[in-house]
Amino acid sequence: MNMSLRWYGPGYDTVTLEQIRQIPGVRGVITTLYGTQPGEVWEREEIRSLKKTVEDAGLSILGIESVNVHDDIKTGAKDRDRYIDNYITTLERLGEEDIHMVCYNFMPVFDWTRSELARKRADGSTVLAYNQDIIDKIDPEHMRESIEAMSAGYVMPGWEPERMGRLADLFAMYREVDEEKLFSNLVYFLEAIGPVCEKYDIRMGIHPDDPAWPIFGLPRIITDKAHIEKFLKAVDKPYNGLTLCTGSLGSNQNNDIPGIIEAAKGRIAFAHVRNLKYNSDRDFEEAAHLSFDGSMDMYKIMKTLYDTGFDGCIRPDHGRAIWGEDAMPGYGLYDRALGAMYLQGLWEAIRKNG
Ligand code: DNO
Ligand code: MN
Repeated sequence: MNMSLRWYGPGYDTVTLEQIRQIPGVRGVITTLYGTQPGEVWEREEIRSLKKTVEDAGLSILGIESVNVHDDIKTGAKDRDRYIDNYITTLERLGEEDIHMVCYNFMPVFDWTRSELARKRADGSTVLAYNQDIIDKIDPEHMRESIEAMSAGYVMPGWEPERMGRLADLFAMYREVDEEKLFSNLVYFLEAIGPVCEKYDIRMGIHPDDPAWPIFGLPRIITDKAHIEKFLKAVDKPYNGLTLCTGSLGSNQNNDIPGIIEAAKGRIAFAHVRNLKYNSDRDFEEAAHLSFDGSMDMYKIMKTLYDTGFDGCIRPDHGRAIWGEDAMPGYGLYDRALGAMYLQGLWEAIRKNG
């Protein structure tokens, strides 16, 4: 198991590589070319320079999160093959730079969604939170303003201002796309990128939908065990894998995360391990990674990863904002570093107990 931290790259992240290098056990980062738009081909030189920056700091690139998928691919629009070719070129260039894991998602219009980015908890920390009643009152075409008003000036991942400026068009594109169509577009995409993934030994890890149910009338297809099994079977090849995000899947309290880990055994390309606190079935907030700060059994999750032979890379997912740190909501240094240490502590104890 490799412990890592997500890092948005020079000029975008408030956390430095030098700081990450000092978190015990963290030897690599999960990064991206944050300024690129979905559908763009990644420049070879930019990939190389990102890699050099990371390596000069004594770390390595353990994977990419994300290479975002263009909406024409998700909706199956007429230009999808052109965007798939671009995606293949990007994968080829990543493979040539010895990068072998790519996380992506297939959520329509919005990546992860929250109703709050700084809900105050009893200990004074602030966290990302979701309340269905608040979401139900938001006009989806104004979601961008809602997120921007809460993000303290940071561009949140998946909420690219350029794309989010075209929300009405995006909703129109998805009007005819139901769950079945979205799923078959995903399979089409995965089959097309298969050869390049196999040639360069790249594992693709799809990120689950967050929250794990349809919102704003848009379909969601990576939400629970049955959907994940269907997805892994539809393209039954090692390159087609899952990013096990405990927080996203765990947003649905009926999801049994250890059961999902067992069902996806051998196909988990990457893991995001974080904890949530449920307040009701329509309200949850993010918690510290420690089991008893939230509602999830983190020991059991790590133990099941261990027992099923998981050998990929883990990152703590969102952290709380603590100790006065000014950072992108969810992505400060302090709480994620605490999370990385705690998860490694669990892993060490599990490993030594055999
Ligand atoms: C939420 C986060 C997401 C994730 C993207 C991947 O749990 O991990 O922002 O990075 O959905 O494409
Ligand atoms: Mn995640």
